[in-house]
Amino acid sequence: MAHERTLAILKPDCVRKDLIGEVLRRIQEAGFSVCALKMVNMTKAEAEGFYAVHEGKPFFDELTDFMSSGPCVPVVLEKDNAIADFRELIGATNPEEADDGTIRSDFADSIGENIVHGSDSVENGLKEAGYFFPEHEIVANKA
Ligand code: IDP
Repeated sequence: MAHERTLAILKPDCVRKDLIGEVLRRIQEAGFSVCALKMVNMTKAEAEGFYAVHEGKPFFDELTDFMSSGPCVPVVLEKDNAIADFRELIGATNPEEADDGTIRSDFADSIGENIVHGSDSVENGLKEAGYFFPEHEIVANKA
């Protein structure tokens, strides 16, 4: 199994609900190594840049408004099979469809405010980590 990197973002609803610690605990308990972490306030333009792949979709404005509505916590994670395992841990995009016990099922209010982001491919994991962290800020933690 390949050692992979994924980019998680604890979204503004996660921060507002004081769930940073609980979500990080679940992530670490699932075997992910935290390799970089910080709190940022994304501007609308930064959120649009991060989600550029969704430009033109009906939810793009709502999504980028939400992601720039308050602080969020980007986190670089590493683990064997990190991309798929992280998406399993967080559950489906729509919390109503997410499996019981997943982070989104337990904490998210809606498809728009769904607590956490996770990269959807190895290539995007590397690219998205670079959106928030220069390579020298990503440390080898238990890797
Ligand atoms: P993902 O975050 O599970 O990978 P994507 O399809 O990549 O899901 O969508 C990115 C984000 O856009 C979702 O996490 C969610 O916050 C938001 N989003 C996706 N579809 C909708 C929608 O139909 N309405 C509102 N927000 C949406």
